[in-house]
Amino acid sequence: MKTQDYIEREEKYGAHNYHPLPVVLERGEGPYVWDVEGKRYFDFLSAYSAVNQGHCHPEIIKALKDQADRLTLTSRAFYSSVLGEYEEYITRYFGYDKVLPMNSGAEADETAIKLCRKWAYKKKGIEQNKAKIIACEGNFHGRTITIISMSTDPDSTGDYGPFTPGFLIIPYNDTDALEEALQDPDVAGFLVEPIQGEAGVVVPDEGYLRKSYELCKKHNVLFIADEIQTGLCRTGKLLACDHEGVRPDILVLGKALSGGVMPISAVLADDDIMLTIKPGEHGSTFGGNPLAGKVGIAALEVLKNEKLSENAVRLGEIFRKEMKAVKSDMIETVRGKGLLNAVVIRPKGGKTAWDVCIAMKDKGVIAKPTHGHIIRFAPPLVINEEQMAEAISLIKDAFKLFE
Ligand code: IF1
Repeated sequence: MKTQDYIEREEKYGAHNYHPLPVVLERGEGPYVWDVEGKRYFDFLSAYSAVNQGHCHPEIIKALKDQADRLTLTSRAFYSSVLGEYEEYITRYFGYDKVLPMNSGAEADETAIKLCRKWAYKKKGIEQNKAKIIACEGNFHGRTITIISMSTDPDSTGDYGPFTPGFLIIPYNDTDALEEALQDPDVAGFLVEPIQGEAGVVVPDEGYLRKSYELCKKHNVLFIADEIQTGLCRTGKLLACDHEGVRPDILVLGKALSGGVMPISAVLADDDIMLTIKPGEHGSTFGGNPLAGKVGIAALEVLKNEKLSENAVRLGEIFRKEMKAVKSDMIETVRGKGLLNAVVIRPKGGKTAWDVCIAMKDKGVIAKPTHGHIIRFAPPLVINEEQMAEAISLIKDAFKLFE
């Protein structure tokens, strides 16, 4: 079968809820993926930052294999030998009293919303069903009905109503707007991405997270950081909040928490928040399964052992410096932090970001536009300087085709 055959089969049997780049991948290793024709690519999307540790990291795969034929799932109806080990490991790793293990990022954000509301009624004393959570324009926190109830993106919300009430939407990177919204005594939480990924790698002003956190504390409101995409070394620190020394009241993780091996997400908080949820009040069949526990530990070990934050800082600086030097009137802006970067494309002669991505694919680098004109560049954090130099050279060659 050739590439087109695979594409046609997916078109025929699969829902059309994506419009993928026309490349069919069948193998991955480190920063590389190979398509069904045997062609190698640099992966500059990293499955939306889920493979920070590189594709099929041997230590993570080993952890998966060692556990896979021992015990994969017990459900939480029973204890397992692995869950406590994982819970102790991850809570010590991030410095929180407790973790509530889930599977997808959306599930973790939903859990954070439920936890915030539970705290609002049990601890803050907000009247039942009155709790509100502040979110930002341009947010992306997942695809469930409640999460898209906060969304300002018509593609995420169109024809999916009615929506869940209880959300206040304010502009991103605007602490005056936050302070204004915090005047409402029914506000229980502020859910925010430290850098907005889907919106096109929107990096807020220096001090935004710190000021927002302080305003939340001043109004007894929980600061909830969605670090599903920005966390786990992607922006050059273990967490993007670490750039400003902010410790979220509720920390939400996903994606690279498994190194891209399986869905693993987590919500971390201290006891005064986490223990507001009692037995039977929240759960998930696969949440905290033994396989996820062992894979999660291995994935977190790799981040530290391979110093992936430091690598993201160094390689990110090289990327932004090189891309800013590219002489192309299609490049409007280059922005980002660590290895979460984006290039804003100025359409030229009818050519768009999509055409640039097709050209890059032909050169051997795969990435995808977000919101039409922004290309996100997020390679696995294990990429080295030689590989980055080669990838940048291929990206430059692609842009030259439009001159
Ligand atoms: C898609 C976006 C990225 C996320 C943040 C929660 C979730 C995500 C900050 C939910 C997921 C993925 C979902 C995927 C594309 C991708 C994405 F473009 F959608 F927004 F990365 F920017 N919080 N992001 O980025 O996690 O339930 O997917 O595990 O839905 O198209 P999930």
